[in-house]
Amino acid sequence: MTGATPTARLFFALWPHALQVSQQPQDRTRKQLARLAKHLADQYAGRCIRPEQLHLTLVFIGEVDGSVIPVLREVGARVQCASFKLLLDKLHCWGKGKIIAAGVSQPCSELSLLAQAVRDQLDAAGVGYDTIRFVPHVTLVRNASREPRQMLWPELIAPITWQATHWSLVQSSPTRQGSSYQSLADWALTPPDIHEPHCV
Ligand code: 2AM
Repeated sequence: MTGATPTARLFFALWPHALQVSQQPQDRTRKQLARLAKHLADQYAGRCIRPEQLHLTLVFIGEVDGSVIPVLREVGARVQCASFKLLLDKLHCWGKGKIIAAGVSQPCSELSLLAQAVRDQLDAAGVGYDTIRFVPHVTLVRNASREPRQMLWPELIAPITWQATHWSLVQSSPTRQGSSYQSLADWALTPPDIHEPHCV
């Protein structure tokens, strides 16, 4: 045995259901996304993401030494952003049609500010992350074996409303059934009435 420190695969995300508190609107969002995922998985013969796993990644950190986790908790605590309403009204199709995700047709400035605020605090803390362009999405289906034909692809969908009130630091662990996700820390987004105009 070596004395190597265990590593963890980590990311920051919005989760559309209660992590530590009961929140009915988010539960409705999760059910709507889960229904859409099931429908698309049936239609395109893919693997449906389980309802409790549906999420929107804000920043992907990747595999890091476990000692980074306390630093990431501090990073999260320093981010102060307002809660917001997100409208998921579009479908993305990536990886030669194998991945289907719900996304946004109109940019959501509060969501972009939140993702950028997390990146800024990570930069300040000297923690690396995936700097790929932020494209807000919730992956619904993986390994679709029937490729959606572009001409028939229903890009716009009936909007699913997501009232984002919390965000989380999440650990991803591999299991036989795919990835399992565990929240390591949750932070509240500030209700609009007591919020200063912009994220700091
Ligand atoms: P995805 O839904 O588009 O696959 C955990 O892996 C989460 O981090 C997933 O939601 C995944 O997004 C996201 N993610 C972002 N960048 C990633 C990367 N470079 N590798 C793996 N997952 C990434």
